[in-house]
Parts: sequence; C-alpha cells; structure tokens
Amino acid sequence: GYKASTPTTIGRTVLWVGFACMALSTLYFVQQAYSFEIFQRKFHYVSAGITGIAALAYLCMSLDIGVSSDEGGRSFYWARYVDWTLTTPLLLVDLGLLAGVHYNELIYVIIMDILMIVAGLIGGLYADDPYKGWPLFVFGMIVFLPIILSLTTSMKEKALSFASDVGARFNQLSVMTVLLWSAYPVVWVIAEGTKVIPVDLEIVLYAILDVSAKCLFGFILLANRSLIERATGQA
Ligand code: RET
Repeated sequence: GYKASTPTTIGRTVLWVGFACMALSTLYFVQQAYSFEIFQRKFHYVSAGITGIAALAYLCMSLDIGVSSDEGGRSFYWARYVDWTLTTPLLLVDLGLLAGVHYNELIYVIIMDILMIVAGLIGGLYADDPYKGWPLFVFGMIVFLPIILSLTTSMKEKALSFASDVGARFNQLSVMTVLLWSAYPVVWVIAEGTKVIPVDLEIVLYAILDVSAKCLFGFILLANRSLIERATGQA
C-alpha cells in the first residue's frame, strides 16, 4: 500500500525531473558563456556552478544516495543541505556582484547563510526530539533575518544607486529571492520538522522552489545581453 514516509514513483520521477532541469540549465549557461568575452562571464560561471551542484545533488537523491531514515522510518534527504550550503552562498554572490556591494557585505551575508543552512540540517537530523529540533530551527530563522535585511536595504540601495536597468534587474531578482527563500522554512516545518506532509509532497515542494530559485533565477539574470555586458564592465 501507499507509504507516506518514503518516496513513491511520483517522488522518484520528480527527483529525476529536478536533475534534468538542473543539468540542462547548467549546459545552457556554459554554452551562453562562450558567446561573451572571458571578463564578462562571471555571472554565467557562478550560475552554472549553482545548477551544476544542484544537478549532482538531484542525481544522488534520484539514486537513493544522501538519504537516511528517522526513528519512524521517514526518509530524510540530507543531500539537499550539502547542495544548499554551497549554492545559497553562490546565489548571494550573483546578487552581490550585480548590486556591486563591498565584499565585506557579501562575506557577512554568506556567513549568516551557511549558519542558517547548517542549523536546518542539524535540526532536521534531530527533529524526532522537539527539544533539539526546534531550538536549531529558531537559530536558523534568526540568522536568516540579516540576509533578508541586507537584500532589502544595503544591497538594494547600492544597486539602485547606479540608476540603470542593472538596478531594476537587481530589484526583480532580490524580490524573487526573498519570496522564494521565505518558503523554505515553511516547507521545513511541515516536512522535516513536524512530518505532517508525505515525503512525495516534500520532494515536489522543494523541487518547485529549487528550480525557481536556481534555474529561473539564472535565466532571468542572464536574459539581457547588454545588461550583462554593462554589469561586468571592462577588465
Ligand atoms: C531552513 C531551516 C532553518 C531556518 C531557515 C531555513 C532556510 C532555508 C533556505 C533555503 C534556501 C535554499 C535555496 C536552494 C536552492 O535554490 C534551513 C529550511 C530560514 C532559505 C535557495
């Protein structure tokens, strides 16, 4: 019969679809990079790195690698957190380079970001004990705040100070990032945290968020050729 605690054909298929989206996006970003001068390729290479790492994570999860079982036998996909630990800093690099912020600002948000993901990983591993899982989740939420704050204040002001379409593109991508990233802790609470949704639904929800936050994000970032040329400048 149907077991909500392990993936069925639906979940497994969605993992493979996630792998395909990530792998094809990576090939596209790399292929696009070659139509630019080497000094203009930073956004292509960072974006290809993001989807390439996610392609590897989705391939592993599709092959039942990077997944453990909790006390009740529910699948826990820890491979996602390895992916996110590496890719969410790279997404912030894309945004920081676009905004033209000082690298100290970028280092600060990246440190908070890594703390956030690792807190979610440990919280997920220990979610069977609410006295361990929830404090870690709350820790993750607290370090999430300075990231949101930076994207909506200092990074945004820096980006808009150029008064060009680069600022407008940053605005679009940062709003998208704040909205999508805010959905992850919601899914965490109903999936890893309280286990009220089936593993199949957890896989579907994270896949929609991952493909939007990585592939769609990359396509929007790289969509305008002259904008990329201006945002990468000369040198
Ligand atoms: C966790 C739980 C702890 C509290 C918070 C979380 C936020 C996770 C986020 C993940 C973003 C992932 C992306 C992946 C790839 O595209 C770790 C779920 C705040 C924001 C963008």
